Amino acid sequence: MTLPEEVPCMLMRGGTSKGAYFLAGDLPGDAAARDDLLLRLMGSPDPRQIDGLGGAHPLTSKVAVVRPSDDPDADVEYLFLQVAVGEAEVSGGQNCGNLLAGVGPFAVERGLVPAGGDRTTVRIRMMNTGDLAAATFPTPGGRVEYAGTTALSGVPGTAAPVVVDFPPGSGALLPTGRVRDTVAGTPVTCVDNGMPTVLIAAADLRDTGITGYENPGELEENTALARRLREIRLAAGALMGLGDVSTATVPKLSLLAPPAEGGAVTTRTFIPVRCHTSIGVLGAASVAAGLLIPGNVGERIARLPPPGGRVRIEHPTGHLDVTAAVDVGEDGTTPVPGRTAVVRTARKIFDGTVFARPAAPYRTSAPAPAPAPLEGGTDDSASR
Ligand code: NQM
Repeated sequence: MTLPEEVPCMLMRGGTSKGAYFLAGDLPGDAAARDDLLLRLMGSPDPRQIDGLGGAHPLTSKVAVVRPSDDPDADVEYLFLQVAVGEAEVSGGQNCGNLLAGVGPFAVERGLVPAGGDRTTVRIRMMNTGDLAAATFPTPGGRVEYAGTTALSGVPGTAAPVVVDFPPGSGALLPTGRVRDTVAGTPVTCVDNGMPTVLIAAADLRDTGITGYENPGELEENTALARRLREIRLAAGALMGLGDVSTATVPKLSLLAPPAEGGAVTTRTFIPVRCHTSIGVLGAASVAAGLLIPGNVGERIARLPPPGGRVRIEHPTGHLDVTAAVDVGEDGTTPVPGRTAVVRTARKIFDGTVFARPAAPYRTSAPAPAPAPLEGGTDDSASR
């Protein structure tokens, strides 16, 4: 008998996403072996992920790998891995600011970082980008407190706040070197404040029949829009120096429309094929930074707060407030990221052992052709 591979795992909600958190030491060191194991733990490439932990949507098919750090500026390292749904692919090509919200609590739960009194700050090196973040959350009595009164749009109920701070960076905010480009006949602003993102005025896509206020399901059904967004993404990805992005998870595409609920802007964000039910943290940080750069495509759409105010990014299930600033680089002209901060919440859902599907053979759960009815048989698939 072959015993299933078993791995210690914590399932957590991080912001508006959900993922499996692992200690790096509990996974194979070899990246190909690790990814093969993760596919089998999460249930991919089955589109329903019926035989694994994944929730059959990119926002619930995520993995955080955490280890202690030797870096004097960081307590832990966090590698984000997106496990594709419907494809046998694991990608470290993007970061995730939502799962980031769970990394500090996970590090304390696993004893990588001691709780530091009523509140603990964990300094995190984000390995996908090399950037730093600091997460501060309540730890009364030396234990992570998940209960609290902070509400996040897109998450039921309330929970304890996790304040996530990104220090100012020196990398270019505008990967093409310009505040506006025209790709596939559409004006865009390509911006990267932690997540490569293409800003597009929804009004410039009105020939696809959209306004920018539709819900994600309606937008995903619009095939003319999907075609147009793919053209824009492929061309913008190349211009942003990302190469051929036909199978990549970046750049994200954020459609902008005037705010509907008193915020700065309405967004509908493609990640990059499915439409986000809210917006990613670093996606929102990138939208906010892009809107702060004079000449961006959202200039006549957004209503920005006074300098230093929080930029409220409206999305399909509410809003996400981002403290964002844009500074000028050493050359005196290039826009660079100022301090960025968001408030998230996270919750431990389970802590235990996850068992992997055997390595082979793999068969999808997609409905098989209906079998011929069995005379007096008990196969209930034949009777439904
Ligand atoms: O932008 C989804 C999410 C994300 C990413 C995605 C994220 C971020 O909401 O920081 O959090 O854009 O693929 O989890």
